[in-house]
Amino acid sequence: MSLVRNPVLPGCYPDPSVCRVGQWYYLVCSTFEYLPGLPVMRSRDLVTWETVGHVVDREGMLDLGGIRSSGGLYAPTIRHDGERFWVVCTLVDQNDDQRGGNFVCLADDAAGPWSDPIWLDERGIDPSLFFDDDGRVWIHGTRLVEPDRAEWHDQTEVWIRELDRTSMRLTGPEHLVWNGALTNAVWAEGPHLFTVDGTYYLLAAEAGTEFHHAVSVARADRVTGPYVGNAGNPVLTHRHLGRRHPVVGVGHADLVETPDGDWFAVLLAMRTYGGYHYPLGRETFLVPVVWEDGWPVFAPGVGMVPREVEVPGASAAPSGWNPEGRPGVVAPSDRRWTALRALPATVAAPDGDGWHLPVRADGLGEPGVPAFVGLRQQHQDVDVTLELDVAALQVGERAGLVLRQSEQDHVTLDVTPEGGRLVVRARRRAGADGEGVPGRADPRADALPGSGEPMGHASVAADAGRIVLGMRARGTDVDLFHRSPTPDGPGREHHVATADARWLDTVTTGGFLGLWIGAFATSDGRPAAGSVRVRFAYHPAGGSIPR
Ligand code: 6LW
Repeated sequence: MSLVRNPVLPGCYPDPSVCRVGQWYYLVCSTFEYLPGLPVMRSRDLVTWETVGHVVDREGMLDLGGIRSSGGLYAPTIRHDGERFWVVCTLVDQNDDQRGGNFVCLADDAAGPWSDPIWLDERGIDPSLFFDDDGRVWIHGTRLVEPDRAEWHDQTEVWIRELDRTSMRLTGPEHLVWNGALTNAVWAEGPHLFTVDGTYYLLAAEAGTEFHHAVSVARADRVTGPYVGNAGNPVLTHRHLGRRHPVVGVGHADLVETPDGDWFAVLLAMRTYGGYHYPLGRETFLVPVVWEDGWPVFAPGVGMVPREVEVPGASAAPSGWNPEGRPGVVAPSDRRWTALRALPATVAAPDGDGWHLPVRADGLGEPGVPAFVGLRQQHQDVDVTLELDVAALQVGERAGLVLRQSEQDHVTLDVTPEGGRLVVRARRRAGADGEGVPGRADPRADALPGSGEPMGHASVAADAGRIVLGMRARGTDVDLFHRSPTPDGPGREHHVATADARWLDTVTTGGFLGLWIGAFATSDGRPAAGSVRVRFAYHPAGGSIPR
């Protein structure tokens, strides 16, 4: 028995869904506008997760073009029917209802290849899958009670319908099995069906994926209901603990049974720091579950998400210190790399342990396909450096680091060639118009409307064509610096500005994402000609137990 630290997947890994096949567990989560989409992670112990592939990993498999931040791929479910893996998910396009919708992808091997999406003729979000003992497939999901309304502020309901395995089409009548009226709650979401000892259980999130988030459960004698809620609902929430509790927003749970008959839930929650803020976003936590009187009991004896979980046979490695979470240079082969609305291979090419990044006209401020490759910020305290070879960067182009929440909200630290020197600039873009915050006007940044409000700048000799840009996050303070390495050493560090990560979390900005840290290169709408080589290093601070 090992004590394992939560969250088991730190950083933006929301809406987790899990299944077990033999000795292995498989987990998927939401990835919104980032590609490859829907990472498939594998673990022997529910604690150490390795990304083995992605469901959406081919260009053209799904069209994410133009999808705004926090749209895209929402809340997948993963299951195995004894032969194949199934993932069901929703593509949400805030601009175009026609393009989005629910779909299924199939694979013999969780690592892929996954089939092209098979679209389901049913509205709403958070689809899930259930295979009953007769081999029938039941799709269920959540949608607005009044579908004409465009906003998710009204009541939702959970539907169940059979899927014909041969035609892969929904068939038979629809059954509405749950809405908030059953528990005097709002927004039943993330439903998942299970069967235990002949009884059917419906697990659902309620109250939205923020402070009031909760897990509720209902049961029935037949898969199609009627479902009766647990009198103790919600069976897990942190909302009664208040905003000072270090873990908030607990919900969106999925269940799995170990080979030894123990049960666990994976779910999302947020760790607050710097006040009521959670810049890392919604992370995946592990919670033990036992069955009492025919109901699941979450975190028995504790009643809240434990900071440390006892997991039989788990590796003692602290979470976030996975094989793929090793500190240091993150090579292009690392499966955690993502790009925006396109695959990393579309905008960048591996170049040794770094990326060759051709400049693109698209900037970070619009929902285009910028020259961007990035990784989740998985630790509150982290040092990130980007070593840039800018010899091929042209006048009028800029490249550097971005701390990204969305098109509208991000902080950049970039470099541009000017008058035979390199100018380093830090900017903050906040809100729709890119202005948002009063600040001292800096004439050097004026030429780039929408690129953000200036925070600081420096001018550096350009002779070597190499520069290091860095971000040092300590809690919500993010120092932005540069240095110029020489053959004799790393070069002295020069502070450019300090950003506040609270500007960029969803408490401030709205949306569903945690922070990403990436490299980018743009000509801000002008024809692009140059390129850069970037080498990205990620060092969680604070010893062997990352925050
Ligand atoms: C997810 C849904 C939710 O689909 O957030 O508000 C969505 N709740 O369960 C995106 O993570």
